[in-house]
Amino acid sequence: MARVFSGIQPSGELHIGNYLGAVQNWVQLQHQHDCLFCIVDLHAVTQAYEPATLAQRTTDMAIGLLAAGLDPERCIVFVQSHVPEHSELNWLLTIVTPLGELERQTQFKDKAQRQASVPAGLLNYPVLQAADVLLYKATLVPVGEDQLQHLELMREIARRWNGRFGEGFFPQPQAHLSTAKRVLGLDGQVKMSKSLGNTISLFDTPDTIWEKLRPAATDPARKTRKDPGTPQLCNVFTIHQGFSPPETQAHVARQCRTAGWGCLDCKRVLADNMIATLTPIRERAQQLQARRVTDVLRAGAAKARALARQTIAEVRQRMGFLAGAEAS
Ligand code: AQP
Repeated sequence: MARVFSGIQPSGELHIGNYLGAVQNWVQLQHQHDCLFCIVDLHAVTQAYEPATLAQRTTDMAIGLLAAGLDPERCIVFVQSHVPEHSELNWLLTIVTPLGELERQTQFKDKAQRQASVPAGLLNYPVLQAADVLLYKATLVPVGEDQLQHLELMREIARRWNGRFGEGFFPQPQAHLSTAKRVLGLDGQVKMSKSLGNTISLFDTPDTIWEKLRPAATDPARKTRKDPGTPQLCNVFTIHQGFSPPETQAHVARQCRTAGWGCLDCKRVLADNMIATLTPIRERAQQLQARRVTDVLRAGAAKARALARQTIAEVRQRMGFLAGAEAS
């Protein structure tokens, strides 16, 4: 059994990019491995955010994850800021992290561009991510393709720390990619993102799903109904791969390549399959009570913290800190 760690920011509503790129995988992995899934609120505050809504968004994200199928009997679900050891290890890892590598990260460059004043926390984002994973000595990290560069840096940080303080202490975590590893936004331009408003939420009603899907961008080379399309270049086909059974995908691909179907025909089939998957998730979310969610997160933090403390105690010792008066 591998130890699995992955996180998601409470920076908006859970969307189908998060679901297909990460969360659907988490639900599978909890049956096979020792899994921790974390709502990374400390990461979420590196972008512009509203303090008045952060707590509610964190609860809503927990509701979304449980409704999507995470089972607290099978995995640990918790909030990052409830386990202070994440912040401590983050700091301790900064001293082996090359500044140039942080500045080279594509996500940093993208997100920095969207901010008038760039906070140092945004630059440090991948170090905190490394701390999240290494704190639990996780070896498998299910993520979307956008996170692969961060994973590579995480391995570099682990190697450098090990080289200086203890060979073999931290493992080299590997990415675990899903089939729909990069879902574009409905405009077909950039990655689907909570903060860009180009999403279909996991909680959208059937009517809203169709309203959003109907005008969504498809293969840009398919200019008219009579032109054959290329499914591999179509974001709607990527989404089919997440929601439609293999025989439907093959049929859709054939109809697209031969111009047998127009894009709207293809989208209607997709909408039906999305609605079939998402309706039970939306209904479960409506039934989940806030009290139950609080209890799950409290129990999850206690379990995570017990593991985190062991790692931090050893890290402190290997790094040479004076022992004996740590805060409890
Ligand atoms: N469009 C996507 N396609 C595939 N996978 C995706 N993920 C996110 N967007 C897509 C995967 O979802 C997990 C959680 O992501 P996150 O919340 O930690 O941060 P993010 O990647 O920055 O997600 P967003 O939606 O784009 O949030 P904002 O707008 O707040 O930055 C990750 O595993 C990610 O790979």
